[in-house]
Amino acid sequence: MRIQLINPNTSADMTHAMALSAKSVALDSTQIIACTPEHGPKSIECAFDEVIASAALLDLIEQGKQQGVDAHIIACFGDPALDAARELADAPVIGIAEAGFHMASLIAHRFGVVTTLSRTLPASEHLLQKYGHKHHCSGVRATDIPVLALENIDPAAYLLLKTECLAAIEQDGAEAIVLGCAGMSNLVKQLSSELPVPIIDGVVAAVKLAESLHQLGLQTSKKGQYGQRVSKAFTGRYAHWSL
Ligand code: 5HY
Repeated sequence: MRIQLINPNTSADMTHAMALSAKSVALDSTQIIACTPEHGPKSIECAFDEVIASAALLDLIEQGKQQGVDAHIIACFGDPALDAARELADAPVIGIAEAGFHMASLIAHRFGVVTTLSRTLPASEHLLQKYGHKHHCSGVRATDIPVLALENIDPAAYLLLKTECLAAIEQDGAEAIVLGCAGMSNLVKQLSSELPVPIIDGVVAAVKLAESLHQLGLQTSKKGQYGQRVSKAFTGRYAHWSL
């Protein structure tokens, strides 16, 4: 099986770190094809970043489709352009927030989400509502650690992250924690060993869900919402999308 792991921001170091996490759980027979867009924001931390990143992300989905990959993963916690990617792809497309929420809801009555900047809290809450997981969530907490500061996290920032996880458990009643950034993927082992509840990284959750769907022969439904996009001419820099 071939899984296209897309980091929608342009930080190649972050792509490398998440690819290592993905490979650490993938079956021997699964190939992880990690990719980084050429154009776009270095990190995705607000709605503007998401919209700009989405165009290059969709180009990568098309590239993966041409290569015949068996699944695509959108490895950014806002699950940018997930619905659009599903219109484009035949193979399953999995967002890491969605994957994390689903996995957490299978092993805990209520899970907490611990993320990066406070300004992304409403975005996480919208996703919980959209995916129908709001009633499984004990609360979303921010650390105010910028995404790129996670790459080589300093001890003070790590302590902040761990402290918010503990507050989610002790004050909010979280029985599991979903980490709210792909850049936290390399911290899951240490956090798991230091905290009393399961810690879920959406990147590895998405890899295992993708493998399951593939093994079951399940693809994106092309009837209804995720059917082929509406054919029309596109102009200018988007002319290549004409259908
Ligand atoms: C992510 N941003 O997973 C999100 C997390 C966030 O560049 N990769 C990013 O902070 O919203």
